[in-house]
Amino acid sequence: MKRLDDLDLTFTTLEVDAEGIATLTLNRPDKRNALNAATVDELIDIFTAVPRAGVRAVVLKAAGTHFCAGLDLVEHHQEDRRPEEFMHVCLRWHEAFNKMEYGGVPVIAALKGAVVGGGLELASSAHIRVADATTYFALPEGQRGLFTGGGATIRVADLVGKARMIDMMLTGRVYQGEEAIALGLAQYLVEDSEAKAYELARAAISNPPLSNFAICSAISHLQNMSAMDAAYMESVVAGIVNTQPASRGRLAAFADKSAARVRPNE
Ligand code: 1HE
Repeated sequence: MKRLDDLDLTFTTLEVDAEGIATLTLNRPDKRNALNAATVDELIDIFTAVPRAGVRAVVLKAAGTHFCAGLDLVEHHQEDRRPEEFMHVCLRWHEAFNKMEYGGVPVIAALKGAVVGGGLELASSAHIRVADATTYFALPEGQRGLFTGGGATIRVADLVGKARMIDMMLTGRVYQGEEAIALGLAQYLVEDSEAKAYELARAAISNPPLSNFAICSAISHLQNMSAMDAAYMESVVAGIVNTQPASRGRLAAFADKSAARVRPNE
């Protein structure tokens, strides 16, 4: 496995600050951050290294005015791929996005402009999505004569439900603003999605890393299981997380009444 410093990145950049918050930037703005095969390879390398590099949270953002235009349609056209070749392209996307979703490190996506097609598949693999007023979501695969291949049938259907996803794909329906938030395409709608993403990342890293690991891997795994097996595995995860040394001081602070209480928003 490559260390973060040794990664060879062309279409993305990665910086880690002193607190362990990594900034991953999609950096192909002239192509609206369309995902060519090389970018997906970079995402695999990054999310292979991140969980074991001391990174506490990742802010995923994009250069330019659009988050991500999805599959690189020009590359796909020029490559003239055979079915099995495109199947392997999709398997690489799944590898990248599964490493994101199941890696145990919170990934917070700062969205803007187009979050479409494979761009929505990428965004839906993050644990938190933050939208701004320019952000819009769509699945234009149907219009391009394509089908989703980067996990939308699982993750986008999970967010908005099967019927809405089918409508988006059949009709090209675009969601934005409060409507997109109400559907769950993003959890926040703010003026500055990057600033909010960092605020959320700082909040997340104040939790013990083992708690965040469970939140950002176990919930996704448990959702894939039968209810009986998920309940059993939940007890195993809670057995480990809820007895961790890092929680002792927090529990003591609650018991001696020095810890903050949970209050409603003002
Ligand atoms: C691209 C791509 C792309 C832009 N692949 N090159 N995704 C889509 O169907 C969305 C396609 N893109 C768009 O609808 C628009 O480009 C945007 C709404 C994202 C941005 O519009 P705009 O007016 O700012 O930019 P533009 O003039 O359309 O494009 C600027 C450049 O980016 C141009 O390249 P240039 O060399 O001519 O300057 C475009 O070709 C390039 N570009 N989007 C390649 N997607 C695993 S399966 C997943 C299946 C899917 O993701 S299907 C959905 C694909």
